Amino acid sequence: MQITPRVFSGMQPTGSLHLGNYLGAMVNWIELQKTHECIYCVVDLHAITVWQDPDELRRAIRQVTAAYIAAGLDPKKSVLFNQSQVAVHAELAWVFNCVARLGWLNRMTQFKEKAGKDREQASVGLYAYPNLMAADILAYRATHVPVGEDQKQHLELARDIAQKFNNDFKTSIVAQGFVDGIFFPQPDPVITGPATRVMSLRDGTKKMSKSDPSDLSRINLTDDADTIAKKVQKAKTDPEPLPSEVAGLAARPEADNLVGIHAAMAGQSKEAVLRDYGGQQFSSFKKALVEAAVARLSPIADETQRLMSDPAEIDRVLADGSQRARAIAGPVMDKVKDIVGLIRS
Ligand code: AQP
Repeated sequence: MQITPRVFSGMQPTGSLHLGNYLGAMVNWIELQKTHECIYCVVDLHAITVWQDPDELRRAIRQVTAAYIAAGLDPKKSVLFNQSQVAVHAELAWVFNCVARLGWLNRMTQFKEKAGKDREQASVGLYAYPNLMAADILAYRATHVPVGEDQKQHLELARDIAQKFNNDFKTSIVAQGFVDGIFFPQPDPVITGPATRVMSLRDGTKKMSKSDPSDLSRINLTDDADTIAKKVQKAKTDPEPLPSEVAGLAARPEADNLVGIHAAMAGQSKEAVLRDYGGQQFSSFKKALVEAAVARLSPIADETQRLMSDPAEIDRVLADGSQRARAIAGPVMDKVKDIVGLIRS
């Protein structure tokens, strides 16, 4: 049972995927398929850490799956499945609940943001979310995790959990035949690309997010050309023309965000975008941004819609991926049980 390079990542079916999910993570997922064994998941157990309407959740799981495929994820090449169909995620998360320390979880900024002021009312699942995320990754002994910048802290926690597990059970791990005493690898975050943190179109200091109450704050991967145009036109800007140098974007979060999005959509650097639009008002720049966004996103929206017309086929893809995922995660969980001292038949 060697540790080999393997990629794992996932997204929550908590609404439509948006440009942040796409540029922050998915473009890297698609690229990594060319060079690595990849496992991509719709993390539905994470979604239920906050209330979800059951019918809407079922629809969102299928829609996120369709969006993955429409964006270029190949379910024949990569393993594509939904988390709840592979019981090992929940099983290993329990073991990690017993490895991770309260102090570690208390430092997680995402819990603080999502729980808000009324922490007493947050679910236990929301608090333990990073342990489940560690289990998602380590159930496959994955070595690389392509995510947006906001997930960096959770990734560091997954690395700490892997290390503590290896330390706590060192003797047993060696006795199980892992002579170097390492069972779990420390997964590396892959946070690269032109837009690792896409900001809200309404507030350049806030991350673009599925749960933002304003739909105008984000471009969804399902938006049609008119909706994209409306959202970009309404996007917050400042009264100054665009600067000619990237340094001029420093104290201008909205301008910086829009230039970054344009660069990512058109496959250019921010410098190149400012060479074309520096000194101009936002109006002509926004027109070009709409064109670039529509050219890139409309085919994804159309294909998602086409795939959604056959839910049975999406379910079949997920069933097939889940079977392949279980074949990898099952033996890992068996070994974890042996290492920890749990009897299995
Ligand atoms: N704004 C963003 N910029 C860059 N990357 C982003 N990601 C999310 N938002 C941005 C990346 O997308 C992946 C999947 O995220 P997720 O679905 O697990 O949930 P999230 O990070 O909590 O995303 P949202 O949209 O903010 O969802 P809600 O509102 O439901 O919490 C991750 O790799 C993430 O980094």
